[in-house]
Amino acid sequence: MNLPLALIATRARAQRVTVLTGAGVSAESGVPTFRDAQTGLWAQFRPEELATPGAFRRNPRLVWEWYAWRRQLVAGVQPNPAHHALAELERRVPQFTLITQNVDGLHQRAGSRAVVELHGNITRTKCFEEDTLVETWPETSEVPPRCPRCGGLLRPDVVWFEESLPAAALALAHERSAACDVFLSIGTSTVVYPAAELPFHALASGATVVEINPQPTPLTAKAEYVLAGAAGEVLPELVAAIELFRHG
Ligand code: BV8
Repeated sequence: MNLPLALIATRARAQRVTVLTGAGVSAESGVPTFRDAQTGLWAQFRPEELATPGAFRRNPRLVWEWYAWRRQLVAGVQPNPAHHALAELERRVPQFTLITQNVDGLHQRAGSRAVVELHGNITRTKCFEEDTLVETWPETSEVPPRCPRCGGLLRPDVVWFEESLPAAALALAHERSAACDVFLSIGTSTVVYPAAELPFHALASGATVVEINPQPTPLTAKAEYVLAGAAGEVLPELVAAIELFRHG
């Protein structure tokens, strides 16, 4: 076991571990990330073209179909060892908080129970006018479909750019980032705010901040430990190391 892993493992004997995940955690499940050039979801589009309310107003069919494609892609993949390692960590750490920017629901499918979804969930649908969830709607040839209550267009229950994050989720994320012993920032380019603030809040509060990412990010220079590898490989090793140190 390498030294950083051992040191992190001893620190994680602590009671309070907070984790922030991004698209990189789902990459090994086959879900394209946003910014990896060769496979990034944005490769074909720019965020402004798709993930904003304005884009939806301008071209609701394009935006709905992009999300329908992503929903189908996510339904066809499985959680990877990174998701399973985090579900295992939740079972072993007294106060464990998993905050995710991902909208694919793979953490929950891997068994994580208390997941703080900052950007919503692609498997849920809501009315664009009422901003309320819609479970079923009459199937018609119209794309996007319409709200059975008010006839407004339906949209995915995700947070687009220029939309505010769910207040309760963001408040809990800030609270658990500022009150933890170890903060793991995993698989995120750390460029989208306000989520990208969280590791820096943890740093300012004196937590041991660990970044797990094969590429550098704006956090890399400030993190106490950087495990420059794939989450699906590093996390199972980290969980095993923590187990070793927790029971001596
Ligand atoms: C807000 C859900 C207040 C939808 C997403 C100008 C106008 C308006 C707003 C702004 C502005 N300038 C800045 C802003 C704020 C803006 C922002 O931060 N923009 C950025 C681009 C500068 N933020 C917002 O708009 C937020 N709301 O501020 O509200 C407001 C209100 C009104 C008006 C103004 C402001 C809302 C942000 C949420 C947007 N929704 N997703 C959907 O999924 O379609 S963002 C989306 O990208 C993700 O959810 C994620 O959060 C984000 C970043 O992606 P990552 O997860 O980090 O993934 P990425 O591909 O970038 O990186 C992957 C990483 O994994 C890489 O580092 C890679 O190296 C690594 N990796 C790859 N493989 C592996 C790996 N790591 C480990 N293991 C591997 N195997």
